[in-house]
Amino acid sequence: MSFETISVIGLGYIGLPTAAMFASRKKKVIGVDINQHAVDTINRGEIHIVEPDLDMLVSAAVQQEYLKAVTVPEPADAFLIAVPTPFKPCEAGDIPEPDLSYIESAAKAIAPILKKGDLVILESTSPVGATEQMAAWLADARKDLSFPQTSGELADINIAHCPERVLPGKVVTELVQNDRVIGGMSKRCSERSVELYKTFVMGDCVITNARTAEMAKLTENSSRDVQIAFANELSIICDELNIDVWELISLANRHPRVNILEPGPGVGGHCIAVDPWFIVSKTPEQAKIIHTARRVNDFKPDWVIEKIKVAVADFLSANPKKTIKDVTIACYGLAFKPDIDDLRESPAFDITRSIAKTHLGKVLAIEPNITSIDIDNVELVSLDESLTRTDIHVMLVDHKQFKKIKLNDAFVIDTKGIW
Ligand code: SAJ
Repeated sequence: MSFETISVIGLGYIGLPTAAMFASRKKKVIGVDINQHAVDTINRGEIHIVEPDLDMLVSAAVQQEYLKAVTVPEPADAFLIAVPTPFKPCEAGDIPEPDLSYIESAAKAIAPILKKGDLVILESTSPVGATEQMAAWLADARKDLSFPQTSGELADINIAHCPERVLPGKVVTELVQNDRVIGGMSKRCSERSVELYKTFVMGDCVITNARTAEMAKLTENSSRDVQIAFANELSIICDELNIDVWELISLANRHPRVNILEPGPGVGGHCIAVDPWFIVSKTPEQAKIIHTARRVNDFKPDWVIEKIKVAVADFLSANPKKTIKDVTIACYGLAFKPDIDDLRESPAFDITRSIAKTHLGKVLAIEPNITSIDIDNVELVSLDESLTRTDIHVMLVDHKQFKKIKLNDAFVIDTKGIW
């Protein structure tokens, strides 16, 4: 049975491009989101997030009536769940626990409209066991249908975990080109999922089970987190030893089997700074390096804040007639990485907010990808304006606009090594 109608639950950074991609292959797609503003925006053929080329894709899909957005799920042949999996609130220093409530709500919202033969795919990055949990919620709500946890290959409903692995900023290309890990709860679940993704995926669709697929996704992001932690630790060591970490890394990377990543102000985004905790919270005794890497990367913004405070003190020593109220600090970049508008879990944003809370002088922010900010005591200004008004320049995100300028000012804190 082919998939005539596909529903994507959660129209965010992953769900919306995925929905648009199916629609671009002339599938009827029903996007579902609880955010009325997002739904209205999409139905006008516009987008509520910044992602290269997505606007054209969505606009064409809506115009040709292959994509519509709604707030309440409607029947479909396949449901892809792409909702957030944040943490539960916890005390500082505790190991954060994943919050599966969005998955639970999505499962409960689609349960009443499921019919025999439907496929349900969990795309959200999830702790090991989440797909089985989702299957249990669905089975609980629909006692008239059979599910793979009890009926295996013969189940009425097929269920799989197929984690998204696309890079923000390159989503449209990577959705098509990347290989997919397909973790079905049975062989049939996997085969049906491959059939669905082959609608637009050019990469390989590699079959495994749901738990391994969950762990594969967490492993990819934890691997990157550990490697960035190594770079961040090197940057702190080099600062202590008065060595240029960027030169050091470029030298070490000339070795054929060494490939050190880049240090920065910390690790942000909703993925790499989050997903390793899903492993640590499940296996705290075993996950030692993964845990330490998280702590190293989470400490880096505090280290940068201390550097800024030292720079302010140095500036005042060099300018004895000035008081702290005369010192203007500019923070270049607020997003969690270059050339995007996403401020979620952004170390640059946190550093700027923290400086603004304590600094008695002016704090400027330069973020070319957004038009307004809501941080007390922070003025969003243009690059040109900040260059003329600033005493202490703090480079936090290597946006393309910032790479074009050269700052030879004595009071520069460059966490990205571009000035
Ligand atoms: N960063 C560094 N140094 C580096 C590379 C990155 O400090 O050398 C920082 C970035 O500035 C940013 C954070 O790490 O704050 C994460 O950025 P990223 O570009 O490494 O990754 P994300 O979070 O945008 O996307 C990741 C990707 N995962 C991997 O590359 C293994 C993407 O493929 C996933 O789909 C995505 O997480 C996700 O949704 O899980």
